[in-house]
Amino acid sequence: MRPLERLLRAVKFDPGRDELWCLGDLINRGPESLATLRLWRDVGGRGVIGNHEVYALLARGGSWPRKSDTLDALFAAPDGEALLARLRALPVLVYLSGGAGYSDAWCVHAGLHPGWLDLHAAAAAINAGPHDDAWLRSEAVSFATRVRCCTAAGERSRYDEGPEGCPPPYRPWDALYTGSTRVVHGHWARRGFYRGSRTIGLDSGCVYGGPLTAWCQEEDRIVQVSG
Ligand SMILES: [Mn+2]
Repeated sequence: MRPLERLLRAVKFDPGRDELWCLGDLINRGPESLATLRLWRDVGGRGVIGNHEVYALLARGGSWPRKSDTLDALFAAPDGEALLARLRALPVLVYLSGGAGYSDAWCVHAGLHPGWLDLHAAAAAINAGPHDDAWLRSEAVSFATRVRCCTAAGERSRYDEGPEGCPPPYRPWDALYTGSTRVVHGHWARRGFYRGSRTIGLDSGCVYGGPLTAWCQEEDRIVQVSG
């Protein structure tokens, strides 16, 4: 069985009761982008957009050069355009309210700009964009879907190894995060799963043979299945 199916089973996911929020990069690199998107759709999945969704949308529309990817089946599928439209509609920053006995959290694919001090205002402004190709290529969307190491002014480094090696003056974006609300993110596969003081990174490199990781908000619990 595929890792996403096994993960949903491991957390006893119930589409009638639970919400599945994916942190982006559901597609590309892996061998089954189309099947993954269909499963995500069929269980009522929600999420935030990742850089590989941005790539797929821009490459499909011809406004970005097509590189080596694993998107042929998605692009050729009868429901491919509808699935791509779902991806284009995804927000960039999502706030998940807390409840009795559990805390609120922000979801973003890669990370937060140090200058986004009012995250509710930033989320409203970015998510309300036109979701056209120019929006997909905007600095705000690029930052949130690609940052690993940056400066306090929000200049990004291209460095993509582990956080301890960020070349000065760049620092891991989460070291510059001053908010108190927990942030859950993906993207940094070389960093792997980690639990920081106010951030959780869930990209454990499933596509490279690592596990697939979920965080259950109500229980503040990590669940992993092998890749
Ligand atoms: Mn990514």
